[in-house]
Amino acid sequence: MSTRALFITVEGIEGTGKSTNLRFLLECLVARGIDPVVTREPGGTPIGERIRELLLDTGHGAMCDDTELLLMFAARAQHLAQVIRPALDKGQWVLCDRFTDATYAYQGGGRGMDSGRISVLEEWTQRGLRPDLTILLDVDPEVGLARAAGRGRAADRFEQERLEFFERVRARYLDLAAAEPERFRVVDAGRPLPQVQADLARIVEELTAHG
Ligand code: Z5A
Repeated sequence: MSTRALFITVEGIEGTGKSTNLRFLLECLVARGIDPVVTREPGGTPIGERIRELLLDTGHGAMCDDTELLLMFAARAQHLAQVIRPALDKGQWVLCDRFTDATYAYQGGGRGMDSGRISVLEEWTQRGLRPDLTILLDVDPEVGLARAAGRGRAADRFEQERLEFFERVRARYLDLAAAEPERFRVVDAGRPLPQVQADLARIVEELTAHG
């Protein structure tokens, strides 16, 4: 069992099953005696959730890329200060739905923003704090978008993007995972849920057995 609290993030494109599998990961951790803080980005704090509303609102379709990027990091700064660092400091694990890899994938890959600018903001905001483990739920964007559409709710500002946008996001996620194989675990989320969750259960088992 790990002697220190771990910071775990879950990433992936639209409809990959993050919310579904985050709940499953929580159950696996709790079954092993770990009671993590479960949180999300953008959001996770009252201020962050207000910023999230701004970011997802389709009425703000004309938001410029710099504003979008800076709002992601504004929400993240608050999240780190108010939730993530305090939890880790007191020895509590953190399970987070998206973090800075999403910024590299969506703003970097999807929007085509310079990753050098993103890494300046990453260093400024996080001061070296990075996830210990990132689970990338990888799925073909056509499958992910079809699943998301099946939920029947109105599309937000990101969900309105075209297939090519999500193809770029997915490609950047896979590049990030290839560059840091020790931090990332890539799970094929295109398979039936029981198979995906069998892999996730194995990851939690390894993590809690040898951490
Ligand atoms: N964003 C950004 O641009 N930059 C950043 O730095 C950050 C975020 C942090 C909001 O994120 C947006 O913010 C996001 C990127 C951007 N926009 N997009 N796209 P979000 O995480 O809240 O939004 P989301 O990606 O749309 O998450 P979601 O709506 O919660 O989707 P999900 O969690 O991946 O999927 P789900 O709801 O768990 O599953 C979708 C459906 O598929 C559902 O009916 C499930 O039952 C079903 N499902 C799940 N897995 C399976 C399998 N294996 N087989 C069959 N069906 C399945």
